[in-house]
Amino acid sequence: MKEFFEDIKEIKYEGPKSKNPLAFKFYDKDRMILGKKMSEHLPFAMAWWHNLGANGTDMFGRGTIDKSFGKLDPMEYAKAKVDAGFEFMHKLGIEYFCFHDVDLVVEDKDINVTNKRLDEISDYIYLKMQETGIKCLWGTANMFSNPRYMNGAGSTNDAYVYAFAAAQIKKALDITVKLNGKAYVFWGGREGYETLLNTDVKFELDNIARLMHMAVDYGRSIGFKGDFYIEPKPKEPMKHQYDFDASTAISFLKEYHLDNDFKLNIEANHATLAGHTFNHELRISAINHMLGSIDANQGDYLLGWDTDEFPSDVYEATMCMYEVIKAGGLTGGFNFDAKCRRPSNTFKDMFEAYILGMDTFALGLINAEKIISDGRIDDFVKEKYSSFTNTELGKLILDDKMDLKSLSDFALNMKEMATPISGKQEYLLAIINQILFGMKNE
Ligand code: XLS
Ligand code: NI
Ligand code: NI
Repeated sequence: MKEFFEDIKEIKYEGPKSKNPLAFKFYDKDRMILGKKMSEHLPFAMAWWHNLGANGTDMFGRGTIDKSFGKLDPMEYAKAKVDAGFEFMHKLGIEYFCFHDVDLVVEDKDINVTNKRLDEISDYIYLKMQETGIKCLWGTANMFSNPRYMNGAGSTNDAYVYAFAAAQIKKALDITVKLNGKAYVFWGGREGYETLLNTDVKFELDNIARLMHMAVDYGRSIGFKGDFYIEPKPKEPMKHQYDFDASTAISFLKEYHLDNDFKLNIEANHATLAGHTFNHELRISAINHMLGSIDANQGDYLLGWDTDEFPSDVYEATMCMYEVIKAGGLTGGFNFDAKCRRPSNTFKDMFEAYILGMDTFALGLINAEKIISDGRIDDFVKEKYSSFTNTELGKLILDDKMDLKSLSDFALNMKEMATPISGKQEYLLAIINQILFGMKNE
């Protein structure tokens, strides 16, 4: 079969000293870390939309790279994308992919035509998966691009639009199940509002939950055993998006009794748009048993939108991997919801971008393991709460043996308390620097 990236061979691990741009410096898939292979800690996934679709078009200009793969006919184009995608994943050793329905085929005006195309292309993908062992991480329906969703999908004011959203979800679920996807994602692209003057928030939230319940019932009825995910994002495209951040999404899921079927897909760039750190969102998800999967990318702190850059910030990747390891790993994976910058307009740039992202997370993993085995951070946190765990009073509180009056009596008896213990932030940050930069990453 014709290769789309014929100048590029399989990408190998060559180690930190290699100067070969088309080699991994840190991602060494079989290297054992904390009893697991690197590839098991880091189930990487390719995002169909960015990698095979995004051509550099922005608000101010046309595309800078041709991703038509030489085809005009819709089905030939869809198949060429599949071939290119599988060649790309194989050459990088990426085991998973993620997709929206409309990433796989061009949408027709008639949804029945689109669905036929989806049946055909998913058969084709299924065969490719058998041949290569590459798997589906998650599928989703794009319910934000088509103008019919201008007032939302689950949150629309229009019952007919709501029916179309249901139709798209049903089909996307059918395909996700056919391709044995681990999960199904809801990212609420248009589920939000611009002004309360035209919006009934309670009505919209009830309807989003209703649609999600229908999706769960249908998914389970066709044998879908995986998780459903909400991918929180605070804004863009809508000014107010309902799934603002992890805490908001979790309370929505609990309020509507969806928490047994749903977890969260946390995207780094969405966390920072919400005014949080990436690791904050991971921690909040993990302590609520809702850390499902990660959209691995990064934003730009100078820009207020979802720039979807490939992750290069090792510090942030380290903090992410620290949270992931502490949470016992992901049931999902690391989907590079990221695209090359517009002037990086060659196929080689796409490979280099993935190498950057994979090496960044490999470094994050290596560093996180060092932080954990070093133990000073854990020891400090343990010590910080020791007045609860190591004193008579603390134990009484934790055992729920105290009430407000008995605690008050205790305090009045003490009269005055000793100086509180230091939070030692500077000491802890210095430890991280020492681990990141003072010890070899080999
Ligand atoms: C957009 C989202 C989107 C989801 C899938 O900001 O990140 O790409 O991951 O619909
Ligand atoms: Ni995303
Ligand atoms: Ni995003």
